[in-house]
Amino acid sequence: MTLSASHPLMDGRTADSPLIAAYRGKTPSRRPVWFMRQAGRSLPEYRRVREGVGMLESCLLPELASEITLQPVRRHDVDAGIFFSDIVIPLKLAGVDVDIVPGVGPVLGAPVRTAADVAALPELTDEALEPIREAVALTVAELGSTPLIGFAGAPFTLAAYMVEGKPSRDHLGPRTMMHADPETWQALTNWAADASGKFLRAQLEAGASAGQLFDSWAGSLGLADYQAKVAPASARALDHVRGLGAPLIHFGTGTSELLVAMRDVGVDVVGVDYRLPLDEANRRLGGTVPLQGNIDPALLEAPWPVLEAHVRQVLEAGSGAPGHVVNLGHGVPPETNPEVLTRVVELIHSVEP
Ligand code: 1CP
Repeated sequence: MTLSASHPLMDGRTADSPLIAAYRGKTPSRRPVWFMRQAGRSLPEYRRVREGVGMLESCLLPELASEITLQPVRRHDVDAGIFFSDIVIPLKLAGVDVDIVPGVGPVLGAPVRTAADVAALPELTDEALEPIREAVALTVAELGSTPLIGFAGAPFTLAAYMVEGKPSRDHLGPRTMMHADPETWQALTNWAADASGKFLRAQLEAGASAGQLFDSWAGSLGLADYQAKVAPASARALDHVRGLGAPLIHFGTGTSELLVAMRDVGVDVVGVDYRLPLDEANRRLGGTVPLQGNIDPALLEAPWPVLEAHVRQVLEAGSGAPGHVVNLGHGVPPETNPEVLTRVVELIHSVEP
């Protein structure tokens, strides 16, 4: 299975872009940069178009989702768009009762905790993904030579919301379930893997040039649990998109001890959070893959000379890896001054790739 000849990665639009070059371990024309959560509340133009529209609703209106995706690309001259959506969209499209509550995050009508709960989960159909394909197609038509990154939630992070029914700090529910009821855990993470895999595949086929798997909460696991109880489902999610030829990135937070295991799920690039310097991450990975990261989001609020020194340090630490795409160590905080992000992009682009 491959991408169509008119896909941006295949028809010459994005294959040689700085982002894709770095993801493939080639020398880019400039050091590429994009920011997790670059679309969102830090931008006044985002707050304007979101007025009166619910979060999930805005993800499912193709023209709005496309406009929001494009806003930070126009403003900051970043090297990629990240598709405006959410990791729980595949649940919503499958028919699961889920909403994103302002100030809270994803909340389910009923948590998923028993074998019967899992067996009752509806299947995500190909037709249900039409608004996603439509939004991606509109977006890549506007983006031209700037690649769009598609994404999905990894099964553990999705299951963390499904078992708890809402955001939680320590993810005790899913961590209990994986040992107390391993069969239900496996069925749940397989369901989540297929839902996320189909969601990511729809984005890549419709025009996204790379795909990122977000396992944001994997850092609450020890290595043994990650390898035995989580990695196989993450690999299953990626099985839906392997062979398409689009670079795949794997990111989590608090994952300094899991980087090798996360690479071994079968990805091209590893995302690193702000806790581990990139030269140390590269050492742990044996110099095998390009890295993405890892400006500390906390420093976006620091005086410019402090932030500038930190960004230069990140660029230096990333130079030894087989490729480096600059990003934050986690998402843009909502209170960030967008002008600071624009200045960070200018700084990164002014330095030798
Ligand atoms: O109304 C709003 O603006 C709500 C805030 C918001 C936004 C802007 C949510 C709710 N989701 C999103 C969009 C979103 N979600 C993107 C957009 C693209 C971009 O980066 O610009 C992406 C990639 C996601 C993915 C996502 N959703 C993750 C993984 C990335 C990460 O930040 O770790 C996770 C964990 C979620 C769940 C989620 N959705 C929303 C919130 C507030 C949360 C986290 C809740 C929690 O703390 O558990």
